Amino acid sequence: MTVLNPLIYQPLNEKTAIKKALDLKLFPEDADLTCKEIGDGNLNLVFHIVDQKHNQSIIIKQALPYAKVVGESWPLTLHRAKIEADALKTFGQIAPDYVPKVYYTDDQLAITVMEDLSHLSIARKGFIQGETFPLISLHLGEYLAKTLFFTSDYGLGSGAKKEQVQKFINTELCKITEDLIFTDPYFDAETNEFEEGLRPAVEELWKDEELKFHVNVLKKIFLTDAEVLLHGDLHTGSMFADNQQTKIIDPEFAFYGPAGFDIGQVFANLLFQIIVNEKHRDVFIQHVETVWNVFQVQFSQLWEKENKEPLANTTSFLHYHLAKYFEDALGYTGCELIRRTIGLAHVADLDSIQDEQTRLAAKQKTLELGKNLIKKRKEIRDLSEFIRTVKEIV
Ligand code: SR1
Ligand code: MG
Repeated sequence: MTVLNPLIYQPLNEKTAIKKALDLKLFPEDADLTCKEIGDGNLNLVFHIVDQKHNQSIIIKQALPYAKVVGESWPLTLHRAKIEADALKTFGQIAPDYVPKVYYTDDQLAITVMEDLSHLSIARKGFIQGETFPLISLHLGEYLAKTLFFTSDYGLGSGAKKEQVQKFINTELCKITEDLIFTDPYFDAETNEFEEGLRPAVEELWKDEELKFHVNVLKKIFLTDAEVLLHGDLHTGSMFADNQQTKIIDPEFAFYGPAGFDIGQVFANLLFQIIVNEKHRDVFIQHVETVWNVFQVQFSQLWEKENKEPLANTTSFLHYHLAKYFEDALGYTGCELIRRTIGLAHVADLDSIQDEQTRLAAKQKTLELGKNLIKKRKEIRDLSEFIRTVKEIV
């Protein structure tokens, strides 16, 4: 476990980040370096360092010992930088096309030096600006199939998988998810944030005992089903994309959990666009379909060809897994929709809608869809029923 050592750990600034890059000989000696802190996430510092002379660039990401989104009153382990670097390396070996290269890590300084992806856009920002990134769902389906299969008991073998479970114990960041996704949105918690116009819908949700039962079940699965190494925060702000490429960043919430959690976060963050983006609604519906179809086909191929458990390699057992992943994914989709609407961490897809009535209507639909997916996830048995449910509400 990385313990904060104030003699070694210092937050970098734009000047000291350049010095670090030079000390590490990441650029030629005659480099002409500029640096900008560009972190706009909830937790970390991100330095973009460019050598104007040789046209090279890197990213240095550094964890702060607290959650930037709240401030120093919310201390947060630096160990997450090691988890993130280890997850980037693991996912990078399994799915190199979709993961930035890691050049250097320092657990004490909580830094990861990695490939600069600034030629791409953060997917969420691109979507809000009208991009659709036509290949992103194919890439996400492939990324999910590979990472969720090759980190499982079936892809790794049970001994190696247990070593990985231990390596990726991520107590503090899992607790954030447990609180912000599965607990706080379902009662009058201080962390919640929502506009007054939503209060009647939120108070109704707080009283919905059936909903809270199902969220408890989903939280229990999250706490106990160590199926695969999850990214753990796979929203469209953790994706860089353009029309050809997709790269998945920021796996600091990585841990062994239920496969449906990553799939559900992908579904939910595409659903925000289905809800708000009338012009491209059909494109985003197709994106959701493609993610699941590509995932299913590629996961099934890996299951048949690469399975390390001889007795597990049957069609019926594969179908059992796909059905569980789908059902869990629908539940986690609903949880993500709800927490991003009324919890601490919102999404710009909804919040950037200027007109109040339009914004409130979009948020109400999001809550409605979230509740339905959570409660009806066992009845929605396939992709077409999922899409029908979405269309009925949106
Ligand atoms: C205090 S962290 C809030 C949220 O930001 C991260 O990206 C995760 O989604 C977390 O729930
Ligand atoms: Mg993040």
